[in-house]
Amino acid sequence: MSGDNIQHNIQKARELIAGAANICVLTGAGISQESGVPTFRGEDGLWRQYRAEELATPEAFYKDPKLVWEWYDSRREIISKAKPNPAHYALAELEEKTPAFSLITQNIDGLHRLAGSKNIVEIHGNIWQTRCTLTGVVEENHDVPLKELPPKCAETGELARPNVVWFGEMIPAAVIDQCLNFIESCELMLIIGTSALVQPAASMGVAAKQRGKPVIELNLDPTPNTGFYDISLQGKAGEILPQIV
Ligand code: BV8
Repeated sequence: MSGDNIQHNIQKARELIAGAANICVLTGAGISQESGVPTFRGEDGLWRQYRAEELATPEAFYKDPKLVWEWYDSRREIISKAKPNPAHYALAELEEKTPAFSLITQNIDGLHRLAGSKNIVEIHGNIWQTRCTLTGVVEENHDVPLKELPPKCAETGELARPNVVWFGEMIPAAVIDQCLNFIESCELMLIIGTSALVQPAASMGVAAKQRGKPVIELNLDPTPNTGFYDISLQGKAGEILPQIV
C-alpha cells in the first residue's frame, strides 16, 4: 500500500471515528503482537512442534491434560511479562472519549483491561482463570509458573481446565447475543489484528456491514474479509491506531 494511500485512508478513518458516537471494536492476537505475545498463525505461533489448533481443543486436553497445561503455563509466563502497547492504550483512550463504546476481544491475555479498557467482552475466555471440570466453578489463578501441572480445583480437588473457549466448543449464547447487540447498536466498527479465520468472530465484521455499518480494518496483512470493508489499513496496530484515535 503506497504511503500517500495510507495517509489518505488514515485521514478517512480519523474522520469516521471522530464522527461516531457509538463504536464497536473487535480485536485479535495481532493487537498484542507488539507486546511480545505470540500470535496464533504467525511464525512465532508454534510451541514445541504443536500448532495452536492441535492443543486448544477438548480432545487434546482430555487426551493429555498435562501437555495442554504446559502450553498454557508457557503462555502465562510470556503474558505475565507483557505490557499493553500503544494500540491497547489508544483503544482505552478512544473509549474514554466516545459516548458509547464496546470492545469484543478474541484474546485471552487480559492486556486490554490492563490498559484501562472497561466495556470488554472476552469471547474466548481468559488465561488467568481456571474452571473446575466437575462443577464449572471459575477461579482466578495468577501463579507463574503453576504450582502443579495439571492444576486441581481448590474446592473439589478435581482437574481444572483453562477458562477459555477451545476449537469445537460453543461460545456461550449470551456472549454471542451481547456481541450482536453491540454490533446492532454501533455506528462504526473497527476490526484490529485478526486474521479473520476463526468463527464466529470472523463473521462479526460482515454482520456489521450487512447492517449498514461502516467497518475499518487494521491488520498487518490482508485478510479474507479485507475486500468487504470500507477502509483497510495495512500496518502495525501500535503505530497506526494512535494516529487515528
Ligand atoms: C464454534 C482461545 C460452534 C483458546 C481460541 C471444524 C471442526 C470444528 C470446528 C470448526 C470447524 N470448522 C470451523 C469450525 C469452527 C471453529 C473455527 O473457526 N475454526 C477455524 C480455525 C477454521 N470455531 C470454533 O470452534 C469456535 N466455536 O464455532 O462453536 C461449532 C462447534 C463445533 C463445530 C462447528 C461449530 C470457537 C473458536 C474459539 C477457539 N479459541 N482461543 C486459546 O487462546 O488458547 S481462537 C484463537 O484464534 C485465539 O483466540 C485467537 O485470537 C483467535 C483468532 O486468531 P487471531 O486473533 O486472528 O490471531 P492470528 O494469529 O490468526 O492472526 C493475527 C493477525 O494479526 C494476523 O492476520 C496478522 O497479520 C496480524 N498482526 C500481526 N502483528 C500485528 C498484526 N496486526 C496489527 N499489528 C501487528 N503488530
